[in-house]
Amino acid sequence: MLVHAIPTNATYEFAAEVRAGLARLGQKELPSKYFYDDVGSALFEVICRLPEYGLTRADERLLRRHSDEIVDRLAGPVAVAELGSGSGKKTRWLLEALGRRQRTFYYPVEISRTALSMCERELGDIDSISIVGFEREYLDGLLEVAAYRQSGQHLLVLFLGSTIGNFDRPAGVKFLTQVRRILEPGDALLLGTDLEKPSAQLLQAYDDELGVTAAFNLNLLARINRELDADFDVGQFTHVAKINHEERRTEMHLQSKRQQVVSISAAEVAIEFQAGETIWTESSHKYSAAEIVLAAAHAGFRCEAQWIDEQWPFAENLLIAV
Ligand code: AVI
Repeated sequence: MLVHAIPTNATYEFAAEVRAGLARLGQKELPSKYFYDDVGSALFEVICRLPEYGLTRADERLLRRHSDEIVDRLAGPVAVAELGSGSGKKTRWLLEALGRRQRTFYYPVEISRTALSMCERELGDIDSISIVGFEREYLDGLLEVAAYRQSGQHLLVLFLGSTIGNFDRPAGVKFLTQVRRILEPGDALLLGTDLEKPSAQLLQAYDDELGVTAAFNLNLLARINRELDADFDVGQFTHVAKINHEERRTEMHLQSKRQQVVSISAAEVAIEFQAGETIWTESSHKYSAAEIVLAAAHAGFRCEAQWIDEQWPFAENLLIAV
């Protein structure tokens, strides 16, 4: 696989975001995008197989069942860009369906080079599919992919796994609008969205019995220790999952077990935690099917079709740029 890599001052940005999130007054926060270093990505792959976390299996079931129909609804030849491909496992069905129709370029866009390599291992054997990876943030990568477009070719953008749910609702619509601006009329966006479900089911999904999600959350502190020369005592924090009913989302926090001070050398700060104080690390918004159609219209897409899983409420939404 060809990979377009960029030299970045990633550590500097990481330090700046950690400082901004932890030194702020009020609720401390860390961006959830930093979960996904090598350890975090591996833990996330395990989460996807846990009996409590049905989201990924629902996404995969829908793609397995409906890939042919999804491909049939696309106009003409397409190139595929996937934002946040992860291991690429669930994309196989779509690429196989496209490969049966035409030779297709697949452009995974990922900030993790490990995920890009996993993707190549997972999907490199599919006939008629050529993979070119972009080690980029989503929108930067999509802009470059769009520049590769050949005349008469449409783009199919994949944003699966309900990653949109990790944005606040207004930021989610803004992101869809930014994606739409890069696209041309007739291009498609396949958007995976987790739907609302009972609180008890969500709490189990985000606080599993084996503690894998807890390890995934706590790894963020261990990562800060490794990469930013910090001295978090990871054992002095607890994983907490809770439901925010008003915002219709699950939240993950890391709660300090005692009063403590942590120094983060690369960010040039020392942060004080009170006993019981939390760092908010992730929101996972849950949607109604109708709300997706409205948000899509707001962003400049019409909803061509929706497929909903019956075992675990989850929707695959095929949106067409108007
Ligand atoms: C990637 N994202 C959609 C997952 C979610 O459900 O919000 C990440 C995750 N967090 C805890 N478990 C899984």
